[in-house]
Amino acid sequence: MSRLIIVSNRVAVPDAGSKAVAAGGLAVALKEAFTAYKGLWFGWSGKITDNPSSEPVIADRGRVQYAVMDLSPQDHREYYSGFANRALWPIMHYRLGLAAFSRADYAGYQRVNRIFAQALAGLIEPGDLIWVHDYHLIPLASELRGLGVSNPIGYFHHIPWPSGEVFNTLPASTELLRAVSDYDLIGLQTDSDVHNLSRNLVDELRAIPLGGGSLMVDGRRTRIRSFPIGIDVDGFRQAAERAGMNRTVRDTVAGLRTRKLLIGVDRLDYSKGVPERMEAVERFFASNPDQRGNVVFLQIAPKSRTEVPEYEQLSRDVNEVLGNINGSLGEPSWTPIQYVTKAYPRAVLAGLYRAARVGVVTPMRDGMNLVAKEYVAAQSEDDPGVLVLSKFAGAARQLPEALLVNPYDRFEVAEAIRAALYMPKAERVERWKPMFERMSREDVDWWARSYLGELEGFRTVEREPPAA
Ligand code: GDG
Repeated sequence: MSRLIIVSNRVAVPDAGSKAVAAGGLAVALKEAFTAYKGLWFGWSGKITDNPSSEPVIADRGRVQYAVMDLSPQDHREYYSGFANRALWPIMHYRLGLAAFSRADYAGYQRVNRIFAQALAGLIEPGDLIWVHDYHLIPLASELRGLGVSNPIGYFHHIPWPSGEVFNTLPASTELLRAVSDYDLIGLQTDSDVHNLSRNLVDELRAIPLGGGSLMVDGRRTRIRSFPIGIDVDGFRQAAERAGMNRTVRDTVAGLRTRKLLIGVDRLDYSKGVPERMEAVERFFASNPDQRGNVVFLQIAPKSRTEVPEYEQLSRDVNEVLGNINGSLGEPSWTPIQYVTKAYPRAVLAGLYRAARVGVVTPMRDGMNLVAKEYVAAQSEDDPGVLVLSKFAGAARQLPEALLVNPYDRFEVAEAIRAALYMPKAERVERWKPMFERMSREDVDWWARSYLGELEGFRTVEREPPAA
């Protein structure tokens, strides 16, 4: 059986004795892949230590072996908080005004990718497939190739790839374009991401399109294709069906009495449009005064990246918007917006999605957005709720039956909330069914299988030995 090496920024090693793959986004996504392959999962341990070892710590857990490295405080600051999260993240999400570029951060980003490549190269065997995840690790393939690794190396980019007009504002843009084209297969979430990157490679690096998504860049071949990530639809639906028993879900539903629930669930990130969504909800109550007291908006938003200043600022902005809305509209007997920053177990989320008449998923920009899919998966087929979805989320391409909105237009979002609340059952079912069916076909196993099936095709490609 051949081996699949997954590389991702953060790796959660399951407890010893546990044969299960660790819980969490990518781990759930790759569960099936690890039944077809033996696995090695490589990346950052999540720990910051003063003098990290250059050798990874290895742990065997059933079919999957984990190899993790600690980061030094400087590496963490420059590679992770700095270049990845203060330069790449905002630019990839079209937020030029929030980007902070520093040469020291970029040097740290390159250094950590080199350290990772050196540690990983020693673990790679002939016949291994290597699948690298996300924007923290764009230069990894170039580093591995430089060390003589000739295995197929694929990359999946979980976030949007913006147009060249936006991407090229990044001072390191040309180097990063060269680095990404060192992968055999570049997976993106949508066709417009594919268009943006391919077009930019042609314009900036004179890449030659070869058809079928393949391009010749500086004498090397790469292929760029969209593989929209799915979710475990069955697992989520079952969790939602069972969640009625859960205490938090029961108490929430009982507390609503006859009120209708709108729900938002996001990591607290400026790409997710949380304050803008709250303003749209305020607009909804302003134009529908008869609905005050009858509808509650629950926003769950666990904090993330709190060491990055823009996220601290976002948290303050949300508190201010929320305080103003609840203060001006609320009554002793009714709080229009309930806001919690605690993270809830997936089973609780599933139950709350099912209890909500409207899922309000309005990111300003999002690679895919799994919450939109989870909300749809959690609905009951007889009486489903309505998804209000940003047209700037990758998920909008697969969920066109949702009420698609421009998240920058709070009037439009408010009107969609109203339409969702008043939508007759027959229309709710008619919209929900094709979304559920499509998501069931294009679920997370389909995503991993399609990507890996294509990466397998690069096993026989002849590669130049690295320049001496
Ligand atoms: C990146 C891209 C792309 C949220 N709160 C809780 C909780 N969550 C879970 C959700 C969902 C996940 O976190 C968030 O997924 P998203 O897709 O919305 O967003 P990112 O974290 O930004 O992920 C994104 C994704 O990669 C996959 O490719 O879709 O576009 O930005 O699963 O349910 N989970 C639990 N408690 C919470 O309180 N357990």
